[in-house]
Amino acid sequence: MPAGQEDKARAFYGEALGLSEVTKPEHLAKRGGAWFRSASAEIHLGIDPDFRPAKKAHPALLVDDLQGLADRCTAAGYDVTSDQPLPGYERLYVTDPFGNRIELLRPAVQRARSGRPQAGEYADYAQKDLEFVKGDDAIEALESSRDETLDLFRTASGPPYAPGKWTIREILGHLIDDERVFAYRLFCLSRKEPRGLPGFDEKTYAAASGAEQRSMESLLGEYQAVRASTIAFLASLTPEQWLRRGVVNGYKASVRGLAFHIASHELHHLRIVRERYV
Ligand code: NI
Repeated sequence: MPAGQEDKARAFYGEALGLSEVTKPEHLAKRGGAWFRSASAEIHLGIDPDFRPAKKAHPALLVDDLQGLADRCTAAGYDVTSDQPLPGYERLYVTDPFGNRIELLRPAVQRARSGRPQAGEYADYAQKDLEFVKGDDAIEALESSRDETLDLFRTASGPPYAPGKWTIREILGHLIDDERVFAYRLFCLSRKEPRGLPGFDEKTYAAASGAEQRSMESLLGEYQAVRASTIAFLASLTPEQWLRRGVVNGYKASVRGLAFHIASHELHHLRIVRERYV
């Protein structure tokens, strides 16, 4: 990098790419430049008085959320481009503030789509709510409802609309509880559990959860972790596993039916929050 532009380096490598800055050893710090690292990669930007950007030779960083990172870079004004596909990977290039080329890539996901569940693959009582879930893939539905939930709960406020109704935080806590239970159920079905699985009383669980005593930030963090876990598991399923069936809470269900149920239940609560709380 050229001299005296460490702030630009921090804006790109720190803020846009999300790397952490590493404090340089004292004897090297006076030379300027900046070092950054993630859990598994480290990039050292040294000062070159005769600087010319590296447009061809470049570091390649393996990332989890390629599109999210690309969106963030574009929003911050960095140039994001694509190139020839690389078998087995999705990849993009971004140009740092000094004109250096950086490659971002992630392994292409080979996963089976769930297809849309039919009646008989989920509880009868969920039928109406399920109509609000679009498409024919449970993972896409869960990614979409997750984004809506994060948008809404990051700014939602307002007291319960009637005595005895849940608060905003209790509703989010309830979504987390419900997903844990349903993800466990669909996991069991995918593993051919022969026994029926028990129901649970959501009101008792919510009252016992202590969600109201927690911060929204803590609840949102847990919510994201639970959803990421659910999606990671679903992404492992084969077409045949998606269709496996069993009995939960006294009704017959399939793996994909329960996955859709998580999304439909979530959208149901989002509608109530929009209508009655915010
Ligand atoms: Ni509910």
